[in-house]
Amino acid sequence: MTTTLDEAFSIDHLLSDEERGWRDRARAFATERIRPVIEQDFEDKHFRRELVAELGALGVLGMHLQDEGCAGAGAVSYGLVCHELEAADSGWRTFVSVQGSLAMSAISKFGSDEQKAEWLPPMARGERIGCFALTEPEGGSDPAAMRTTARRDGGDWVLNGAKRWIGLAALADVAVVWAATDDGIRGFLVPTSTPGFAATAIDGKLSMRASVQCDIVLDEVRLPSSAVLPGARGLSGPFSCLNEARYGIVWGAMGAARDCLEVSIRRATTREVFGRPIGANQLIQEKLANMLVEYEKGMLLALHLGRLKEAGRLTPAQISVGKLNSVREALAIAREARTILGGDGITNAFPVMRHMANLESVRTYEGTDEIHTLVLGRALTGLAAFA
Ligand code: TGC
Repeated sequence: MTTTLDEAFSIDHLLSDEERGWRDRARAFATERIRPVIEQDFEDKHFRRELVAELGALGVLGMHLQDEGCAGAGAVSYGLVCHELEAADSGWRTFVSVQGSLAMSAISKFGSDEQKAEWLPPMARGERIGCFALTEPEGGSDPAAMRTTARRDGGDWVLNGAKRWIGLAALADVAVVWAATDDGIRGFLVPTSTPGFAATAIDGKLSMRASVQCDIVLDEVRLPSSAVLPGARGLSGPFSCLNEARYGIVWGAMGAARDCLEVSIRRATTREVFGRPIGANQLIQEKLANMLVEYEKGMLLALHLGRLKEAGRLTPAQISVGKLNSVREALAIAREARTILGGDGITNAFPVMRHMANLESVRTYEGTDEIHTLVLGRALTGLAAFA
């Protein structure tokens, strides 16, 4: 007897009807709109911009926010959507993370009523794209060392500096830019048409090829005083947005893992070697069983963290546990899937090398494995290894 992951091992019965509805709609979208084109888009380095408005119509952009135009969905519903999108491709989950968890979250948490009214409804509909500019070319792990500055000039702010690895910046309408001021780190809403703002897509990526990451240069970018996010002071502002995006990754990376496991099961039951399906071999069954065990553990952890988040009890250190585990195990599952697929596993007839390459980016952004390890080391010992 063969069985699907959904039938035998799903968390279905632990979800509400509403949560299953979000999951099913996201899965249908991924199946119908992303999967048929993703291998070619990855090959062509093509970000399919027309899907942005469709994701807006689906209601998933900023879906966890309570603001005007946003669905106000629960954390588990949002996680399930991330899971389904990343099962198709990490690039599309990344888009939803950057738009909803980073750019819209920053405006929602720290923006004025006017900023929220101007940006959040069109961003939720996918009519406007946002990006989140924190990381700089000299390194991403220590944002406290940022060199981008904002100085007062009369009633204006003037920004100078550079950012790197900023998702969607070249397509964005607004950038949430974090900069050092005399008063600590502040966030600014920078319309990307502002003179002195330039974003260039980073070329040569062997990962996240259906997505766009950019360099940004800020050269005497002059903004009115109303451009500053009034509610954010210090690094806890951007870090609280990173918490949201890292939470989505806990679910998302397991989506990529699920896709690799499902492909492996199909291959194991249909590919014949030595006159029988390779899945009849104990060595293949052991690989599949180990993949399943880590997938199940990852999903139950994601659900647990989601429930904690909904109860307002999720801590940054718990998010680090989830991000570190999900991405690490998803990568291991992708690598094992490749061995089950044999030589075909390195081709784009199967998604595993694409997932594996994407997950290398996911492993590094939103806090590297090493940073999350050290966050946990500090939580356990009270001693900061990165100080
Ligand atoms: P420290 O400087 O001591 O603390 C600064 C303030 O921040 C607070 N804080 C947090 N608040 C909320 N959530 C968190 N997770 C927080 N972590 C720190 C902290 O309490 C303090 O507050 P206050 O009020 O006392 O000033 O920093 P730290 O020692 O706590 O943290 C050090 C470290 C290494 C953990 C932190 O710098 C870190 O997390 N580094 C990694 C940065 C990172 O994830 N960068 C990724 C940027 S985004 C990205 O990769 C791409 S965006 C997606 C795209 O565009 O495609």
